[in-house]
Amino acid sequence: MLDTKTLETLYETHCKSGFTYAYGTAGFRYKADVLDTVMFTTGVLAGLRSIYLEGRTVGVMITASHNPPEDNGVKIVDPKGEMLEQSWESYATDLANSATQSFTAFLAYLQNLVSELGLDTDALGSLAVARDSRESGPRLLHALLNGSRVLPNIRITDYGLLTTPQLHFLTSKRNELPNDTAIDRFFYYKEFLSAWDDITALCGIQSLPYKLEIDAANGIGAPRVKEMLSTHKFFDGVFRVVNDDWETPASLNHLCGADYVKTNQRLPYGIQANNDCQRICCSFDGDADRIVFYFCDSEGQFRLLDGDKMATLFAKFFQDILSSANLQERLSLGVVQTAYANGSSTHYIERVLGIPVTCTPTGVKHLHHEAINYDIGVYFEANGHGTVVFSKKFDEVVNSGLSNKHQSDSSLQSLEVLSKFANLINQTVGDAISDMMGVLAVLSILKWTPQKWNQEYTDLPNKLVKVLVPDRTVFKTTNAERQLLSPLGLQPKINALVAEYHQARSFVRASGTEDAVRVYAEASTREEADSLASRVSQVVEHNG
Ligand code: G16
Repeated sequence: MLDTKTLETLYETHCKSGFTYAYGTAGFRYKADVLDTVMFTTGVLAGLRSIYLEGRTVGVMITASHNPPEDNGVKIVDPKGEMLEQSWESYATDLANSATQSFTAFLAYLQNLVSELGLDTDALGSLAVARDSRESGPRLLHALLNGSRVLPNIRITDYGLLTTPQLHFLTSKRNELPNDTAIDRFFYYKEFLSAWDDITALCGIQSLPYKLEIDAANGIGAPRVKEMLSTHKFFDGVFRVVNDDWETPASLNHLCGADYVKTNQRLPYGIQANNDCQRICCSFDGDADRIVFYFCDSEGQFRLLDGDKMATLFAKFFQDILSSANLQERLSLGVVQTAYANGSSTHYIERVLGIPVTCTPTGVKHLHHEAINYDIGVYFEANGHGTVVFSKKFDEVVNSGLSNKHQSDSSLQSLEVLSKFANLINQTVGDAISDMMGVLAVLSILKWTPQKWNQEYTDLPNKLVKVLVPDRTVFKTTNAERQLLSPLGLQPKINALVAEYHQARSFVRASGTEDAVRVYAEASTREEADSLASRVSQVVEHNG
């Protein structure tokens, strides 16, 4: 039974009226000062979710990832480490919005939900919570924990400061492994480093053939990647972390990080241009769930290796290795992208590699959902958010191949590499650290320089612009966000502009994490892409 007196006291402490919340691309994400109410209600909802799932551990991450330091947010992670099931997103939104009305409205909605789902509020539940390095984190965590304490038997593990993908991974492992396994960030390090050791040993890689520079966006990824790599001999003296000032919250994502590098297509603060062909650089975002790579060519020119380049690298690698393991007929391989994928990357995957591509709306939850239809599903957003997922059939087929005594040595080696790769990749969600290791492993195995990787195909020049409008919710899209349904009449105007350029494409969609509308344009030349992006932006401003 809910103790309504305590509930009311806690409600009065944390909840305010006058705001409307929506569960966006990656949970609730707003300016930190309007988040207390939704933190409190998310604490309640996450507890209910765990009860609904018979006490399995549910994760809650407090982060606003790539957003500026004054923002924050929260998202719920389901027991396998995946994003919250979509039907529960509306419960989360409605519960929060009832709390912005009055205690009576909140209590009524909560009681209704509990009875609709047939939940026993006294049942056992378990939450794993963590936060990124933002200044508002401790205050919002307090509101969240008070929300979940409304349900008397929820066991809470507070992991403190973690990267978002670490929390996803630990949540999944807590539900998979026996209760007495110590599951914390050191467990995470051990798992991925031992997969790294297995792969490098199998492939005879004794040292990293690159000088690695990591821009950690002044976020929590900085101490976590240092903690992980500095304990391991292999990485001794071959990596450097810049923008590692995670203890100064105002510097988070400022002039650095994956979003800055991808959007501005330039080096972050702290990484100098040089033409050292052994150097490879990468940028994490604020909570290390995205990564982009880059290097400077022989003229010292910045070259970006974004999510599309990672998708193509992994797709090519797994295609080759499936074929040398003789599994190309038995295991399916596919790539999932969004509308932001560069047209050249899609062309390369479909036409050069001959691998199927699916396009989904923005948001890992959409991509992940499609990727699991393949035995090896590679999904990446162009902004660097993505991973590779392996099916149950993949495990069965690879394991049975490994136990087959009649394999040739080269097939056996490929099967072993495949099996170890599935452990090197954080399959729960995009993970800057695990993706970084995956990419470094592939490049080292293929003996590719960053230049060689970049030469596989040439990106069409493109531009991403943020346009501020009075109300972004009027922008509604269809066809995996590639066409606007509203404001009425805007899409034909975009189409007319696109027709004036060569190899051009442009689309407009409301961001689900920032109060802005995003405009993407690509065309055959830099001038054309810039001009198209700017003209579409003007049309959006006038019509939005
Ligand atoms: C989040 C999502 C990504 C999405 C990005 C931008 O990333 O997890 O899937 O691409 O927001 O989304 P939008 O264009 O809707 O603002 P992150 O790294 O901020 O968590």
